[in-house]
Amino acid sequence: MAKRDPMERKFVELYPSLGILQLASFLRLGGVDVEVEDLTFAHDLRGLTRHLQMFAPELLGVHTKSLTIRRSLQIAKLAKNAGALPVAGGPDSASRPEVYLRGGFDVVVYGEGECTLLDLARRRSRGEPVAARPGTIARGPEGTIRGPPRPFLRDLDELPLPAWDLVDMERYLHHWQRRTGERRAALLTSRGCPFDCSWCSKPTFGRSFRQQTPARVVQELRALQERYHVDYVRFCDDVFGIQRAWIEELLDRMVTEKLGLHFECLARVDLLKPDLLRRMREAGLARVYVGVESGSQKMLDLMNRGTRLEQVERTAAALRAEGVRQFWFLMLGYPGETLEDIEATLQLFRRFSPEEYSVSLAVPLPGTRFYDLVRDRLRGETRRAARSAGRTLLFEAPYPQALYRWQQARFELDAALVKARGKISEELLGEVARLADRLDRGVARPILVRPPSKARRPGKSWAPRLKIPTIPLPRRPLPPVP
Ligand code: B12
Ligand code: SF4
Repeated sequence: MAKRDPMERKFVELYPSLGILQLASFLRLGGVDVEVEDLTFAHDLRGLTRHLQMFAPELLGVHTKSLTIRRSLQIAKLAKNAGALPVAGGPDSASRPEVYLRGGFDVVVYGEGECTLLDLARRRSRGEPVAARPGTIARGPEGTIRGPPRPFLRDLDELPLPAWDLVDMERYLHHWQRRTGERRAALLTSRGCPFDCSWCSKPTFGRSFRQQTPARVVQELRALQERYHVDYVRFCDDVFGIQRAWIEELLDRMVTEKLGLHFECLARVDLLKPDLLRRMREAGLARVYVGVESGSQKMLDLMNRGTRLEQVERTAAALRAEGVRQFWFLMLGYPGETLEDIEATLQLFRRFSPEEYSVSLAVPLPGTRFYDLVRDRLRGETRRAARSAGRTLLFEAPYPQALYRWQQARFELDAALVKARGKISEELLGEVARLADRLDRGVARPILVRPPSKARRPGKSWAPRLKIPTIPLPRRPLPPVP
């Protein structure tokens, strides 16, 4: 329902869910009759209701994310009414299964889903009980029944190709073609990530890491090219190229086998060394998503990010030199952040002017250390808040939301000024930038910097003693884009 949801319309890159396509192809291989109800382009759940009547499934599986919980719970009710066993899987239900069980699901699958879902489907069709099976949490007469964990698949190469034919691939491809001129598709080459950022939700694969062989990846790329004329791919791995030898082999194959594809991926600045970047560019790299997060080393350390500012700077400069577009993820509002840290982030942003970026307010996802840290300061998760996650504070942060919104606007203004370069005189651009900085220091901060409401109540002392910092702001025009 990407069209109706303003949050999704703005942020979501339209690709069919890779987890669902992978589960579907695995079930099919196991002899199960599967259909996928893809809600990406749907306006409501009427199509699903019709589909449930026609297909009359014995089991209905729902992929869950925090943002879409309300809809998932609605679907559970529809499944129940249609006589199907409602089963939830994916990051959100694995992080807080009790909420989904209370909300209408009979079973929540945790961990890798393929074997567990196949097991459930087979048992359901034989009329056997599904509770206490490995990898599941189910509702029982006296509370929840948790089955033992199911081991991960040993060899990801054995997974069948995703069941692309069960969704309207042409609609996705057409969307991309209209928007970018390219026929874009997404794929995964690995599962898991060994790093440990404190705000990252990893309920399914934890810190485990497995990957397909480069040969298997090339097979999937070829299939996308041959079947769907795909010419641009997004590697959706948590982090692409965690193992140097692996990525080098993949890049070599992409070049020697003349795939002629362009691609993008999400990378870590500590792994993306300039020499590797050059090889990636030669193999077709067009854009990199970089988790920069903050311009303050203190904040990177608090987030347990494991990266250094020098690495950010080195990578940003190398990307610029190679002509690869960079998309920066930046985060404001993480506990411990002060106005000086926000200012440092803005200064870093100014120095490198990434082509694309998102500056979101830190979102405490259930199951993360960040969530635990702010658990007793969470704001009621209203629908509005959930829908505008990234722009709405979901917890009592050090400063009021208006202050963060204003800071987000400063990033936006900066980006707009960089874009306006060449159209407006440098002098005027510099003047606007200086004016915004003066407005920030002289008006916005004195008005907006005050403890959040909860902290002002007696007995609550979450916010640090806030004072308006007096950091010198550079009074120079924006740097030129190299
Ligand atoms: C690729 C990706 C995207 C792509 C999606 C591409 C696509 N269409 O698939 C894009 C960029 C669009 C995206 C967007 C967003 N994403 Co995202 N994304 C990912 C990422 C990196 C990989 C997802 C993936 O394919 N994993 C591989 C598959 C195989 O794993 P899986 O989906 O977990 O599925 C397995 C099991 O969970 C289980 N399973 C899953 N579903 C089901 C259903 C049933 C019935 C069963 C039985 C089992 C089951 O079986 C599957 C196979 O083993 C994950 C991180 C991660 N490692 O999962 C984040 C992640 C899922 N994203 C996340 C977030 C927050 C978002 C955004 C909100 C970001 C934003 N602010 O815009 C949006 C939300 C979009 C939306 N409305 O759904 C969070 C979700 C946290 C949460 N609790 O909800 C994650 C976990 C990142 C993180 N660590 O914080 N994302
Ligand atoms: S944010 Fe990225 S690098 Fe950090 S733990 Fe999560 S997936 Fe790994």
